[in-house]
Parts: sequence; C-alpha cells; structure tokens
Amino acid sequence: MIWNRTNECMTRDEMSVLQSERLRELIERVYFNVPYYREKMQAAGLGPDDIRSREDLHKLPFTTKDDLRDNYPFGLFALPTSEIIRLHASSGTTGKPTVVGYTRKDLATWSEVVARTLSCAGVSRDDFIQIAYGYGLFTGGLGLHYGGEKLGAVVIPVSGGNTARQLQIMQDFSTTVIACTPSYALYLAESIDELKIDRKKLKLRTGVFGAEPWTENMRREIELKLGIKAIDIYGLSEIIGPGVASECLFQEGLHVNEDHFMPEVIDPVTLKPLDEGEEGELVFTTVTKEGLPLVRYRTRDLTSLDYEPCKCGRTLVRMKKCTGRSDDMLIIRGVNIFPSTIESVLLEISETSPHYLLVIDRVNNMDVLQVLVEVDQQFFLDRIGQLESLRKKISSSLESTLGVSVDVRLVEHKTIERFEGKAKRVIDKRKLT
Ligand code: DLL
Repeated sequence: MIWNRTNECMTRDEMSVLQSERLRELIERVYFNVPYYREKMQAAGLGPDDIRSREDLHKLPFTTKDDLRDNYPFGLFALPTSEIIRLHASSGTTGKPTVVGYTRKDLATWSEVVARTLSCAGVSRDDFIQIAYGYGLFTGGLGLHYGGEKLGAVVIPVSGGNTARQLQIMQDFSTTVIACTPSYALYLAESIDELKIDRKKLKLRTGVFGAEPWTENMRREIELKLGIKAIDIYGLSEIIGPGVASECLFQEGLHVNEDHFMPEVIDPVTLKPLDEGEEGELVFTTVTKEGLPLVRYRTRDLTSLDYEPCKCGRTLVRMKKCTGRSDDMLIIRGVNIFPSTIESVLLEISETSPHYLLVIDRVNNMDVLQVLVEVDQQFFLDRIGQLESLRKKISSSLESTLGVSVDVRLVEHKTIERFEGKAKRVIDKRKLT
C-alpha cells in the first residue's frame, strides 16, 4: 500500500513546483530567524530573494556537523524552545553530540514519513511490529514507534538488547515485523539457533533494518537465516531520524521522501553537484522542518540518485543502498578501502560467519590491516592444515579485491563482540597516537 499517494506518486513537474515553493518559505524562515544562516548567506552575497526555485539550491552554502557542534546545543534552532516539544541527540562517538529539536508539527511530519517507510516495506495495520531499536536520545526507537502507531499496526516497544526476552516476546506476541539494526538481526538469527527455537513457529516475515551500512551479501544472509524479507531503511537524526528514505518490496533503491527532504549528490572534493547516477556525497535540505531546519546538510554518506519511477508506482527519487561514508574510508598504505568491500568478500566465503573486526595499526611506519574473522560453527575445522588453507583462501580473495596485503586471523565462533545497536567493526589504532 502507498501511504500518501498524492505526495509519493506526483509527476516530476508537480514535485518541482512543490519543492520550489517549500524551499522559498524555508529560506525566508532561516534567513530571518537563525543568525548563523543569515550571516552565511550574506557572506555569500545572497538574500532570500535570490532563491526563487529548486534550481537555485546550489547557490546556497553547505551546513556540516561541525556547524551544529559549534552552535551546540540550540544555536541553529529556528524557533524559541517554547515551541520545541522533543529533543534527540546523535550517537556521535567523538566530541560533542549534536542535538536536534522537534516542534509539534515536526513530530507529525516524522510520524508521517515513518508510516510511509513502513507501508513501503509492506507493513500494514494487521502487523505486529517489535521495535528493538534503542529508545532514548537515539531516534530509532521512538521514530519507529510513532510511525508504527500512525500506521495503525500493533507496536511492541521492547527497545534494544536482552536477546532472550526479545525472542520470548517474538514467540508470545506473534511478532510479524522486526525493527532493529542489521547487525542485531544477525545476532537474533544466531540466538534463535542456539536456543533451538523452531523457526517455523515464529510469525516473522519482514525486517526494517537501518542505522548503519550493510551490504547486499549481508541482506542475503539475514533473509536466509531469518526467513524474512529484509528492507533497508535510511535516516539521520539531523534530518529527522528514520523516515528519510526506504526501500519498497522491489528492493531497487530507497525512496526518498523528497517533498520534505530534498536530496542532492555532490562531489565531496570539489563540492559541485553531480548528475543523476553519479556516486558522491548525499546532501539534504529539509524544506518543511520547523525546529531545526537544515540547508544543504552534508551527510558524509555516499550514494547516487535515480529519478526513474519505480515499479511500485512511487515517483519519489530513489537513492542507491548506501554502503559507505566518505569519512569511514580507510587509507591503508595509500589505498582507499571501504569496510563494506571487505564485508562483501567475507560473506562470499561460506566457511566464515558474518562477524568480523578490522584492526589497523602502524608498525615500523607501515600500515598493517588485520582482519579477524570467525569460522562458521558448521565448518568446524580440527586440522591445522585445513584452517591454514581457509586462511590463505580468504587472504588471497581480499588481497585481489583490495590491492593491499592483509593479515587474516581466523577466530573461534562468538569471539567477536555482538552489537545490540550500531556495530563497531573498525579499530584504527593509528588514530590513538
Ligand atoms: O541512525 C536514524 C535511523 C534509525 C535510521 C533507525 C534508520 C533506522 P543517526 O544515529 O543520526 O540516525 O545516524 C545516522 O547512520 O548518516 C548513516 O551514516 C547511517 N545510516 C542510517 N541508516 C542507514 C542505512 C539514525 N540504511 C547515520 N544504510 C547516517 C547505511 C545508514 N547507513
């Protein structure tokens, strides 16, 4: 079902008119209400009248996470806090977190876009959605919660963690949809096996997974192990939280709710807008948000856009599944490497499990990439020779794909930490010195 046919299926021309109108209103609001935007626009020689339509978007200066940090906590809010009724914060691991504020209307928009996301994933009011994203300052739990209620589904607000309890609830309440990170979905699958729960007795049929990058190979693994359809959902707290974009059942790119969040893809080096189909950094302008509107916000996420209407009937622009960020690219001895490429190679090798850890260090001024990977329980190898030939097979696969030498270490099942929320798969010791 399409939740909001009017806005999700309009022609490109209609969308252009709507976005242009909303963009003009946004620029008026931020110019007069947020000193930061006014100063930045003035420095670029721009006034509100210079922005007449979506074609003028590229004239505007970018906003970055550092701008949010510099104005911590409320400096970029466009309304007094008496109009704000909710705060969330991003799960930043370095420096100050970024704080986001929502007005009543923003929360209504958020529920609407998450209801669209769930409909896109084939979820309906007949479903039971178990929410295993964390509740709290993280936007995953409450975002999915209110979107699920708006849709009319039965919402089960478990929050993250406590895997045995999650699985008990899943059986007792006949959960049909699970919402969590893709890494936690794999952990749930593993625990179902360990606890000898009969998969056929579970009613689970769909998962809405996001909050971290995951590859097509990881999707196949989850779909196979849990026997469900795994749908990719994308969002970030600065823009609203989950609900920015979602796959439909065709799984051919994520439909961006562009009547609210106008996307662009830019070259992260030259900062010039790229054409349809070209991969670069995703940038959003939130044309309807009241509390914390953002103009040309640089997400650091890498993707490309596709304006072809989808088989599902939606005409919203689609973004390609996002498997990396411009800032999680590792540079090992001068070679650019994305963790997602390593993940893809490992998941092609049947004797390994999808749990791995990348450790980068500098030894005698040389970067060393160590890949720790678990051997799948089913392939218990008791002969040293067998282990060594598996290790060599993985090394040569990785080395031919990446173009750098890799130190592969095979580790026993369950040695690598499991995650309830976003997985941390890279330890870069070079940064610690
Ligand atoms: O992770 C919001 C969210 C919650 C999205 C639940 C989906 C489901 P933040 O904590 O601000 O917000 O982190 C945002 O996570 O810039 C991406 O780098 C990454 N990310 C989110 N969804 C995806 C996805 C939430 N589907 C950051 N694929 C973003 C790849 C994703 N990366």
